[in-house]
Amino acid sequence: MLAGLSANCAEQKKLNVLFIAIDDLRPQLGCYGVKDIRTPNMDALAKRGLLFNRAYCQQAVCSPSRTSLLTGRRPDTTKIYNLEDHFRDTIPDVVTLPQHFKNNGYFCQSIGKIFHDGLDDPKSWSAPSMAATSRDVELEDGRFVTRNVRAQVDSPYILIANSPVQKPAQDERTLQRQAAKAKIPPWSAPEVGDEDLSDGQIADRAIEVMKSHKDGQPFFLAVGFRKPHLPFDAPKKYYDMYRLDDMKLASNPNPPKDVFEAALHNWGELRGYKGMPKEGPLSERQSRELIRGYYAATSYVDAQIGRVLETLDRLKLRDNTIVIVWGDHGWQLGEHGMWCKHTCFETSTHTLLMLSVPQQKHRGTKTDAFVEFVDVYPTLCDLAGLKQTEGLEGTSFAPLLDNPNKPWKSAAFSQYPRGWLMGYAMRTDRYRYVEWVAKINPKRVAGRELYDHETDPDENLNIANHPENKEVIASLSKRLNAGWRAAVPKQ
Ligand SMILES: [Ca+2]
Repeated sequence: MLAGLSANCAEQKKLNVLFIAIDDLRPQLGCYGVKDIRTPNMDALAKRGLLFNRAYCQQAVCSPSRTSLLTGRRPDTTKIYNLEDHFRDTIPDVVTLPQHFKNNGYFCQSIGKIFHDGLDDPKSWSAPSMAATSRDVELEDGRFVTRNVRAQVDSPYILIANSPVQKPAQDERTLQRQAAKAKIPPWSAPEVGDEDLSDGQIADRAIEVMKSHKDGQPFFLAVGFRKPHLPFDAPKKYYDMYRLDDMKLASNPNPPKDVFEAALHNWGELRGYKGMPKEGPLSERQSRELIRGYYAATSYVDAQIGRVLETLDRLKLRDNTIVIVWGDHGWQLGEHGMWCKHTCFETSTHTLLMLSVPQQKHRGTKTDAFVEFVDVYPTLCDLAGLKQTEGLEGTSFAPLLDNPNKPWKSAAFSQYPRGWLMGYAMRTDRYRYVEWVAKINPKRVAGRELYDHETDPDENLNIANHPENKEVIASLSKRLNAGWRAAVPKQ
């Protein structure tokens, strides 16, 4: 049964979908109550739509998270746990979210980063994907040069689909990536215009595609902004919005007490950049610089989203377009003594999600219902009036648009591999519970974590081994092992 709103939408002319992904952006926005960041355009979108306070990704790193969302399946089904494997090798016949829209008469195109770099899926799209380069700027002779403009003669875009370029071997690619990273700092504030860096160009292309597809065939336009992924390159004017001394450092810069060690990592992704320490913590100044960079890159992306949404209005498409915005996973900004993503903590798994639908009953509302990224696929099917495909492992949250307080999922599930272990995490109303199990024998539990969000919302104390929690652990372990199917809302 569709909720009233989604049924209404389905009866009308097919709605367009503007599907905006933001790389590595955690829910660090004004609309989420963060006062010291400037994100006026996403805040305005939240005022027109529904904001999800408790949205979770299924694995906190780019390709596994994106693949899960775009196929509507969890990592244990996609078997995509890393940045190298392609889901067409593991689940070759899956119908992806955009592919399903394409099969139903939509014009579907990817601009920027939707599938992970180098792992695009031509079957999903009606036209070749357009992906701007991931690193924009580097310092040469004391001045900034925009790398992508310089590197590409005719166009700042690389056509990935049908690309004749042979992929280098994995090891070679890794070495190339590491060598390139070591030469550039993790942040930069070049005096350039918005359009000189990738995300400005991605917005430009999105605007062009909307203009050329405003009539006729409905569109599913996937626009993937690259910031605030490292390196935090953003035009200087966005850095000028923030004073270094005002940047607040994480209040919990140490690992949780009694943490299971596999829960932590050494944030190698950041350490590879020029000037970053190979071991040990960042200096206070470096921490402030990183946080300012994250904020500046976020404000830069927000401004590009503003340009895209303004065009949607100017073309009078807003009343016929579903807009969904998601960040692919969270990020540690120094919490637990860590940077980057790659964990089972709240800081990595908790994500940003907002949805604005024409004729939405409640505007500017927030919901505390648990939703998971795997739910996005069935939700967009419902809202566009398409049948869901077989094998989806999420639940349409379209009914929350009509009733944001509706009793909903009892838990959200995430996972993260670490060496020979897989961490399985479950977030319930009160707890975060994690079991670290052997990959080759999931019944062998090597370690557990339990955080009580009632008393410890920042997850600073692992109470899994406290004897008084034995019964809670037994109950949560049972729920975790019963899995997502046992946590879906009762219809
Ligand atoms: Ca990412």
